[in-house]
Amino acid sequence: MANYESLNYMDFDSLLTDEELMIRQSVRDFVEKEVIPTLKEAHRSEEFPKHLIPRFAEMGLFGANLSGYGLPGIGQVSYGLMMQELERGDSGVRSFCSVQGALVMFPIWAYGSEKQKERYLPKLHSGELIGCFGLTEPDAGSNPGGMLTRAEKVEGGYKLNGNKMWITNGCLSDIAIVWAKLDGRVKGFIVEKGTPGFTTSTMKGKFSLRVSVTSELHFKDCVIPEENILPNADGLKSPLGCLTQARSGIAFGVLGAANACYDVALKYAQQRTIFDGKALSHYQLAQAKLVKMVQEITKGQFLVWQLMKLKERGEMQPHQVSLAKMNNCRAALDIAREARDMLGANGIIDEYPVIRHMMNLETVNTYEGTEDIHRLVIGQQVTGEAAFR
Ligand code: TGC
Ligand code: FAD
Repeated sequence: MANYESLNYMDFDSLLTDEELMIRQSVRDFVEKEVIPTLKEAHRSEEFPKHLIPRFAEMGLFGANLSGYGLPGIGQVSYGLMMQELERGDSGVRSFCSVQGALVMFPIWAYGSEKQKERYLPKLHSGELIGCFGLTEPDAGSNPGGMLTRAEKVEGGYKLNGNKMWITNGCLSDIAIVWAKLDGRVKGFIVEKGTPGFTTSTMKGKFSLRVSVTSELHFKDCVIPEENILPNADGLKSPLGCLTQARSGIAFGVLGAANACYDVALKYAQQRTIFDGKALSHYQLAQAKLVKMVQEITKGQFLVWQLMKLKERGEMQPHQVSLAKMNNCRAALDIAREARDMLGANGIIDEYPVIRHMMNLETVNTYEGTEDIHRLVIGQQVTGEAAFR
């Protein structure tokens, strides 16, 4: 839609610095001019628009909030705004960038050796290398501690056996961050494309996140060199620490999809005439739906702004991330479903982005911890009782 502005109902923008506003505007312009025009076809054909990868890199979208090793080290609010603008285009596009930064660069940055950091981080930032994050397995999704993938110490390295499923960017990747149990303890490994015993396959037929490549990773007696273990990753808390990074970006990002749906629904309601030639927006039921969208987006904005401020101060806790991820994903999904309804039959066609956002948000509400899992994380923090098992 032309003349797009994100919602500013309670003057949220006044909380943003000039730099944050500038970053938001530059990513917004990029998404408007270069990303959105590719999405209808990418969604129809289930093909990721690979030609955009160098442009994402030029825009500084890979690992922008990490510092050192030539990385920009921008603030967390700026990073969240980047994710928001990307997801205004498509959740799959935001996924591509957030996996690269929060789930591939972050584990190397946080748990890697100096040699690994120097070798991989600059190339991942420049888009010369693309990565994926392999935690989920066919029988271990919400419960990653139940993973079956095993690493065994062999002469000069480690031998991996097992399968990962639902892995974003898997088939596009030059390296995979793979989590496997070594002597019963979760460890992280960097597996390079082309390593004998490592294969990938694309998962087709998704009705959600169709613009994103989702893959299976297979390891059969795959031997990687000693130097490819992440030396400072130890136990389940290491991959979960990466998820904390990614989830905070997602909590901000989904506001982009929600804003896009609200923007379309409002403009549509003002133009669409129904009974007696009056605009849909004249009717109270339609207004109630739009007001609910304004209400939820506005609450979500302040929630993620504060989350990112806690992150900038080094005080952000996983249960706070769970609250923001759970709340904003649910709000965005409900907004997309309501916007779809307001567009009537036009709501189901890809001339408008709403149905695509609605289907995407089903995934976003499931991955990086389902809504139930985040509810249980918060429940555990509030009551002191873990109810997962
Ligand atoms: P639990 O015993 O609670 O914890 C094990 C250890 O981890 C620590 N911990 C965390 N550390 C950092 N960040 C977090 N969010 C953490 N949550 C827990 C915890 O303190 C403990 O440490 P220690 O020192 O005592 O060992 O573990 P559990 O087995 O009971 O599981 C807890 C549960 C269910 C919350 C967790 O496993 C979970 O979050 N499950 C959801 C799995 C999930 O989110 N998977 C996401 C896969 S990646 C993905 O979806 C990418 S989408 C990519 C895209 O954007 O396209
Ligand atoms: P399950 O764990 O089987 O959950 C099924 C249902 O049971 C859910 O409703 C859940 O909330 C509920 N449930 C689970 N545990 C409990 C409980 N204790 N109490 C009550 N209810 C419970 N993973 C990666 O590692 N890397 C990726 O890049 C990645 N990308 C993804 C991309 C897409 C498009 C999708 C769809 C998924 C991706 N995932 C990725 C996997 C994702 O993280 C998992 O799908 C998610 O964690 C849920 O796991 P599951 O699908 O096995 O569901």
